[in-house]
Amino acid sequence: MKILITAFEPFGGEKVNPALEAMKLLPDKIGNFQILKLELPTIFYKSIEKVWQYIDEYKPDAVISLGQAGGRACISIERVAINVDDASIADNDGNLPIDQPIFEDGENAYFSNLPIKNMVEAIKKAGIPARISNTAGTYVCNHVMYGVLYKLHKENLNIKAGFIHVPFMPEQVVDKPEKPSMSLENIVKAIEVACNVLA
Ligand code: PCA
Repeated sequence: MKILITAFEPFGGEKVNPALEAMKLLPDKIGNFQILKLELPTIFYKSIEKVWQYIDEYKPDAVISLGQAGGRACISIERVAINVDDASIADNDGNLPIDQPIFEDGENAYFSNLPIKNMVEAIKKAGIPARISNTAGTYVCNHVMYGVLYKLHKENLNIKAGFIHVPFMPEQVVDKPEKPSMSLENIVKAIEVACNVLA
């Protein structure tokens, strides 16, 4: 059994992306699962193409995508991805889509089919704040979550997929004292616990 973890490169002027740093620190095995890791560009469509290719080639049993949600205080297990790109800052290739559907022939929204409530409970039990989030935003994270779920629906793939947003790390908020952060150690632990729920 294989879980594909994806994480984005830094964006929006940040030097690091806590999701990417956490992915790098994950072990190669969690429970019975082999952990596959894929870094994605923070770029509309290029990110989806890259994860689609990887899914076709490696046929994972589950795909958990990770992203930074700067300003959120806890681990957010996303419930839903919506069919809209509406960027407030350009992606890493200068694209700034406004009110654009991601795929014209897609549903308005797709739900994560991960055990999201069990994941929240398990992470909280490990002593780390977590919650269900009912919006993954309208930027590249929602875009990738939507793109993966669209593929699963269109191709009838038996894969579990969803998205986890993580807070800033402390080093990112040194000059943003009003913003919450979480230690990288806790972010990594939370993702391991979430994977264990699947395993
Ligand atoms: N967070 C952004 C895109 C990449 C990332 O890590 C988002 O929430 O859309």
